[in-house]
Amino acid sequence: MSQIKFEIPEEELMKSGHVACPGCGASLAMRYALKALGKNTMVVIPACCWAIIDGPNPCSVNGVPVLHTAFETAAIAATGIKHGLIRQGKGDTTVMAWAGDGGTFDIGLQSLSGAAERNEDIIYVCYDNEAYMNTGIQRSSATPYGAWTTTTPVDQPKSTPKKNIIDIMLAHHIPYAATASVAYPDDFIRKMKKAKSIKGMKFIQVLSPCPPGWKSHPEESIHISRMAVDSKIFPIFEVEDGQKYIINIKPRNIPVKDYLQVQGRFKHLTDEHIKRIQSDADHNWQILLKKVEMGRLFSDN
Ligand SMILES: Cc1ncc(C[n+]2csc(CCOP(=O)(O)OP(=O)(O)O)c2C)c(N)n1
Ligand code: SF4
Ligand SMILES: [Mg+2]
Repeated sequence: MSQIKFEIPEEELMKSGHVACPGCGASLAMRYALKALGKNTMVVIPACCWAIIDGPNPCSVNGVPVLHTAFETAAIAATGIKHGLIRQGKGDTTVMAWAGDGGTFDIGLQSLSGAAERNEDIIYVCYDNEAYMNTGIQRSSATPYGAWTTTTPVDQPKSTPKKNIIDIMLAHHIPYAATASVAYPDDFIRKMKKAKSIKGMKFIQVLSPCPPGWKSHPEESIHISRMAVDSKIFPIFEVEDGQKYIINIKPRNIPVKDYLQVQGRFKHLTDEHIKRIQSDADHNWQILLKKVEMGRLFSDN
């Protein structure tokens, strides 16, 4: 039997004692991110589940300085810290903004856009659990088409598709953007290290299962994350300099139905809904392949 070999740094900066739910993808994502970035890092967290997961003030599970900030200000607070550090001669400290999808796709988008347009030297990670989980599972613009949330009940599920945040970030001409998954820690850690080595704005979107919000079993979080990739619902890729697209994980091409049926938030979907989700996933995958091709053409010239 073949063995999967991971190259994950052993040092744990995130300690035990966090207060996330069992099976929380967001808590695992932080653990990997800090392993990649190391001690010389500062983290900025706006209002989101991670503001709680981190522990009650003055405790923090993260072995690096953390600034808790207002919901809409992750990118600008991280920018301010980075400039302050540079003025103090500590510009080698990595500053990471760490926000949920609500704080990124919706309410923090203005400050994120400003920081991206100025090409601020920060890493911005969106742990994407596809809804406002901390306040009781309200839909965000990252919530996928058809999903149940408390504001998109089963008789009126989300009627619009998930916002394409990577495309929005790339429209700012940032040097690096990537998607990642807690099911592929070696890929995620490599991307975080790469982001650390690049100057300017780096944006990483990591899909982070949330068992209470997705109505899934905690022990299945990694399996579900893998199915998101294999069904092409959430492709894993990176984009260098806005045009060189690289697909990092080859999907096994499973039907989207397999991914949807293990999550209670999709239980009400009709065959018509599922057909549309399959067709959207196929279409988006074809577009991604075209972008990879175009990127190759540009870099060959
Ligand atoms: C300006 C403002 N509006 C609303 C809130 C309430 N609030 C706190 S956390 C949160 C949900 C955050 O959602 P997301 O960013 O997706 O992170 P998650 O909770 O899913 O981890 C909301 C609505 C707030 N703190 N500040
Ligand atoms: S509600 Fe979801 S995102 Fe929040 S701590 Fe629990 S599992 Fe994690
Ligand atoms: Mg969220």
